[in-house]
Amino acid sequence: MSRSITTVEHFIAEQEREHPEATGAFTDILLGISLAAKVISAAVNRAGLIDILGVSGTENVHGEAVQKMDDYANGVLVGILGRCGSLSGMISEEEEGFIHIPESRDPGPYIIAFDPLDGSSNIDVNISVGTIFSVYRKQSAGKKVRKSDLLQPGSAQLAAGYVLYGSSTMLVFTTGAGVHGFTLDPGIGEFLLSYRNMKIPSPGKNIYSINEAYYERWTRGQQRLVERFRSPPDGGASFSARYVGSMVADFHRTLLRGGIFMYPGTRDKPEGKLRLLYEVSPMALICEQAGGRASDGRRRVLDLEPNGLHQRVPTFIGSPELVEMAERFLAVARQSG
Ligand code: P6P
Repeated sequence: MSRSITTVEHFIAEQEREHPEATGAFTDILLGISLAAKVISAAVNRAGLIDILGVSGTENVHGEAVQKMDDYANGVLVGILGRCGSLSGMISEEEEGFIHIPESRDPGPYIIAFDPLDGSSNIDVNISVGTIFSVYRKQSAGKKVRKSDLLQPGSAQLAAGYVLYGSSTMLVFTTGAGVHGFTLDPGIGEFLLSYRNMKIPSPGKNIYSINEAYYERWTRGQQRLVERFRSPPDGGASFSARYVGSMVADFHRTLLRGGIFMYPGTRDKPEGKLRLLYEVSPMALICEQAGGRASDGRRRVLDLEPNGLHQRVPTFIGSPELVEMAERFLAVARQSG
């Protein structure tokens, strides 16, 4: 029986054939992401060998400065995507401002935002880390990239995805036609289709994922919600707690098993920690495309109008019935003051 082996390149070409209006410009970006993911994966998987290979800590055996892994990942993405003729520019978690493409080139019709290596501090303890990306169309006419092009709501995303550098390296993305997962076969250097049309289980596993160390700083509604997960009412299904501390890993588990991942605000930081443009919005599009729900505790994440490139937002994402439950608890608490 012949096994159907589909590479990410074949899959993208397949999708392009199904959308005659596709120009291929978009494909250019996805292939750039795929190449960058392979390069970063190789580096992340060797990170643990840096000491063993006799690196002094600041220079490697070739006398080159050893970059922090997230600076390195950022450089790989900016270098590869910067040559994509279809981009007007990039937004990176690692760079304060917008990254323009070289003046010499005409701006392309798309803008990409990415977190090059989310959770990179986990590399030292061999915990999964990830790259997250989001693609928008440049809305304004002419060559100039305007603020309105950069601060579009998540609902305007054309594509969103992540790369999980874990026990295997996975590329998961949506272009608005379902969520699809590809696993890197390092032996042949190809991302092979491993999950077509991923759907978040609903009801999924009763898993809640949150850093409970912040309990004392949460709002009363947030505390009550987690107390409900910890001690369900008589007859209620019990929950498990799982928290990796690396958003891509926690989200990927939620996508595959169901449950809810939360990074709420606290009394001192009501906006929470996670960034809207290149962390929460892309995960929200993926989650909704997979039948899930993503909220800031009150509003649909994809409806939020960003007010800054690095804006943070409280995050509740996962199986729809659990996100709805979270919104109800928080609403009741707000009403009771
Ligand atoms: P905390 C990693 O630093 C990160 O940005 C996300 O990947 C992760 O979900 C979160 O921070 C963990 O934050 O406060 O629980 O350590």
